[in-house]
Amino acid sequence: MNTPPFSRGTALPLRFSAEVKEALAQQQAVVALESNVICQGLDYPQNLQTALALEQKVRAKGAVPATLAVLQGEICVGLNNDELAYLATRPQTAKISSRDLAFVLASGSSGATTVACSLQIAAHAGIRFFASAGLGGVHRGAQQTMDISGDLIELTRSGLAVVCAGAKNILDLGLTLEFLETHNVPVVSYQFDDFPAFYCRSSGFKAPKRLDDPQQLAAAIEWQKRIAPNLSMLICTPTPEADALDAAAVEQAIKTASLQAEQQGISGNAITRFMMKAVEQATAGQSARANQAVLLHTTEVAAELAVVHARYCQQQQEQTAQAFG
Ligand code: PSU
Ligand code: MN
Repeated sequence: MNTPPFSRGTALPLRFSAEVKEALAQQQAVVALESNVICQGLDYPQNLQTALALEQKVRAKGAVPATLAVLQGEICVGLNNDELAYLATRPQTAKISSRDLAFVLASGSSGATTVACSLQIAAHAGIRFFASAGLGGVHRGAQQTMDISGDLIELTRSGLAVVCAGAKNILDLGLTLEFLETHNVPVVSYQFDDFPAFYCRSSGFKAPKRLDDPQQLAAAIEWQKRIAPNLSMLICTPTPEADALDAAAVEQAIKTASLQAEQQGISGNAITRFMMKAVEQATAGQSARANQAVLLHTTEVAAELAVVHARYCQQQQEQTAQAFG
């Protein structure tokens, strides 16, 4: 039986990669990434290529990537290429949300972390930014099923800057926005008016807030941290025009997939993967390529913003030191 070893600051078996550890110690920009989308969201070898390309994008912007996963009972904060390849070739790895983490650690097993689980790990690790393509949210038909992704709940208790292209459009995006409003999660679209819809540019809903200046966004992130340290800020950026899919065609594919899910009695934790795969089939693989493009874009924007934010924090510290030094 696995008993928890202890690391600094948190009583969790966190294993940092050397570059993440160094970057955090130097208060440099770090962007956390989930592993469930790599393990199960995309197929091999596209998933591995994507995972490597994501890390490369983050580095090119001057930040450090920290892909998160649990491997043999250890919470890994930053994976090497062999570990990414391990996950990319094992889609049978458990999909783990934050509610599963204790059991995975206790059994010394492995898991690919959802957004929810990744946010919790990133918070324990002291990382300030997280990027994902499209979050989980309130599912269509949730009025009956009550299926609301734990991703949304974790936004209320992680205290990160979360950069994404809104929530997946297999969801009810209107209800997702309502849920976020009820929980007072700050939602802002960066240099865009609308709440994006994953691989479509717009959900048809306006974002509650638009900000264009990255400096102001950095300041807002810092104020948010003081106002409510555990509340994450959702920063949305739409996928570039060239990568976006036609909304009507996607909607048709989602309708077909929903029907299949209903006929096959798929529900709960399995529904997201099922729906994503069914939409992929209905769009002849177009949606998987779009998923990859969205992921690359949101991650790049996250890295850019994380660098501006780190510089902003450094300037703030220097000013404070001058004022009181
Ligand atoms: N399948 C994908 N992409 C994803 C996911 C599954 O093609 O991104 C994952 C993400 O990890 C996200 C999770 O956090 O689905 C949400 O699942 P649920 O709706 O069960 O909370
Ligand atoms: Mn669910």
